[in-house]
Amino acid sequence: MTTPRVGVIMGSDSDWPVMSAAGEALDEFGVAYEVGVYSAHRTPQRMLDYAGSAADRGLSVIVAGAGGAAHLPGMVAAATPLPVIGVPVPLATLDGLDSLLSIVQMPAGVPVATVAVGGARNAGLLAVRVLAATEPDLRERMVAFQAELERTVLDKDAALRE
Ligand code: RP5
Repeated sequence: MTTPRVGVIMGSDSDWPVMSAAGEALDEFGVAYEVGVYSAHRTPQRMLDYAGSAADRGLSVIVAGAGGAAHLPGMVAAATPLPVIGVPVPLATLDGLDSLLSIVQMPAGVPVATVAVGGARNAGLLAVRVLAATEPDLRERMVAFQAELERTVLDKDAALRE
């Protein structure tokens, strides 16, 4: 089995319908990842054990999603030297603004790279870019992906003009 390079974690299994898009993006690039539920409030020690061992277990990036009082990404960032990408998960109330502010307002010294509310796909793509910075094969695939994005827009533009 391939050692996971990215951890995709969330505060509750109820976050998975949003967070699965991060896994799909990693799948598209053939990046091995692991998935798990680690609640900052309900399983704090388990969360700290995960964050504290992540680098030694071979992970390079952690994508962490949570909703409401979304403390998971920040607490994980406090307990690992790895880059952490935070995904604000929107809940039924407050449209995810609470999740966004909980994740993005980190104190100096403990960064979390926060994506848009519900932006798990971009979190997965950002994790790929972090890896691609030192992995030429992955960088080539990211360049091809960006060219495809551009082609899609140009095709739509051409269709509009017909
Ligand atoms: C957060 O509380 C989780 O990340 C989730 O977004 C939210 C609600 O969790 P559940 O009550 O659905 O388990 O910690």
